[in-house]
Amino acid sequence: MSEHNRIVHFGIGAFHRGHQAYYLHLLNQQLPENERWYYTEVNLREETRAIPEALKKQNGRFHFKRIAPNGDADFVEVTSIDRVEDASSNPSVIKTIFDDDKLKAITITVTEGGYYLTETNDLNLTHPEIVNDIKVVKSGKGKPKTLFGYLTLALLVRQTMTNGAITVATCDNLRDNGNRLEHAFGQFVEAAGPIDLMQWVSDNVTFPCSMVDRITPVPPADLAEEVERVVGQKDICPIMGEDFEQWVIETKFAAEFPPLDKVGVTFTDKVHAYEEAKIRILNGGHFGLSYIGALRGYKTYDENIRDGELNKLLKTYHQCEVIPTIYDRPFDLEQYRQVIVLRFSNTFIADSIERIAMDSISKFPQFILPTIKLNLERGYEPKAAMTLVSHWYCFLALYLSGRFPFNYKDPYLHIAEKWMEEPEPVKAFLADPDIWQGLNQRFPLFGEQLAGQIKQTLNDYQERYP
Ligand code: CS2
Repeated sequence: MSEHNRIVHFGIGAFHRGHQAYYLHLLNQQLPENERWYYTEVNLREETRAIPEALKKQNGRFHFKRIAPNGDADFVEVTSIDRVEDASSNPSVIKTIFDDDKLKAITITVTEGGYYLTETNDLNLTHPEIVNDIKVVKSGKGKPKTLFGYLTLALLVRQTMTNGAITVATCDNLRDNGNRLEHAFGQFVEAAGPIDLMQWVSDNVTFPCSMVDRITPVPPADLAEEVERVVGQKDICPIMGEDFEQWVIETKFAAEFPPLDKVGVTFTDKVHAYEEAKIRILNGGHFGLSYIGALRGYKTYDENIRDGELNKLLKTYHQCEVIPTIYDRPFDLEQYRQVIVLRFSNTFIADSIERIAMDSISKFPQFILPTIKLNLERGYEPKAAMTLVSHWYCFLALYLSGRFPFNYKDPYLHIAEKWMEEPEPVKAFLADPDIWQGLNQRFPLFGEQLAGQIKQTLNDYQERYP
């Protein structure tokens, strides 16, 4: 058994380290040694092994450069991680990690695509990686590839314990994230059955929803050098991010949870309003401008904000289309928006458009589609959103035809490749149920207008990207 209370994290990336691990570090600074909490990091994917390997060499410690909009920065050595494991090479570590009475919670950041949801928010049971995991759970052999396989193995261990109750807290930018995970997880377990797990889960596991926020760019290559120069310590995996941070989490804990409210985390029953505002104003704004910015040749997101035309487009999108269709408003959304735009303009964090643009296929239905839908339902033509979407399509079309070189990453790229192979790609795009969830069938006029706008945008870029 561990000496301290413990949380496991699935999905070690820079964001998690700058967010949940940082918050836990702050909390530990206030607690006596015996009341502290520590993180066990569990890597799930082969392609993300580099960070855990580096982190392990430093016993989980790393430096975090926090940068204010005026460029002032501080360096924090984050010490809340003391164990790092790679389940992708050795899934049997799950047993030893989870068979621990001191372990009380799991936090998760596996990105939007890591939930394998269909347009009806069900688990995509035909996805090859999910099919693989079902087989692994059923046969007890092989390696899982997704969160679902690992979570099942973990909870099967917890089920055998007397005090196995555990909180499973997703921290991804998915609206209603806890409930969606719980629902999809139930479907996974059912498909991998017969295993007698769900009754135990419903009595002993909770899936709180949460909203998390900190812009965390990909760390630049010279950050390690800077850390050494400024702090005087070697660090092979430092991170950087803005000095803004927010974590709102639903008070729905199955077991003891670290008292993070002492360090600014909001515990509330009403997390959805925060989630909705953040996903649609911040993440939607990021999504929206990154493709136009990319096509204009910009490299970092703050360049978008300095481009008067794009700045105005974002303002119109936010003020005329997003904010009026957010109906539950526990705080001032215009003020919230202004703070976000200020954060967007931070030149010192130089958040790359490459980072923000990736994974667009799974982000669109989360970040943008609801705004379009709610506007059409109130009889308002969302012109700004149409401009954003037509540039997104144009970006993908030019990228896939090799006319626009870009370092684009998306595990769902095959979906866009399929549209482009059709005789009428724009039509195929607009009819795609995973993207539009039937919206263009409900509002055919909108679909037609958007098709026209896409053709216009493609024309506009014809000369620049021949
Ligand atoms: C970005 C987010 O990748 C994206 O879609 O919008 O990573 C964003 O920077 C964070 O959610 C900020 O909290």
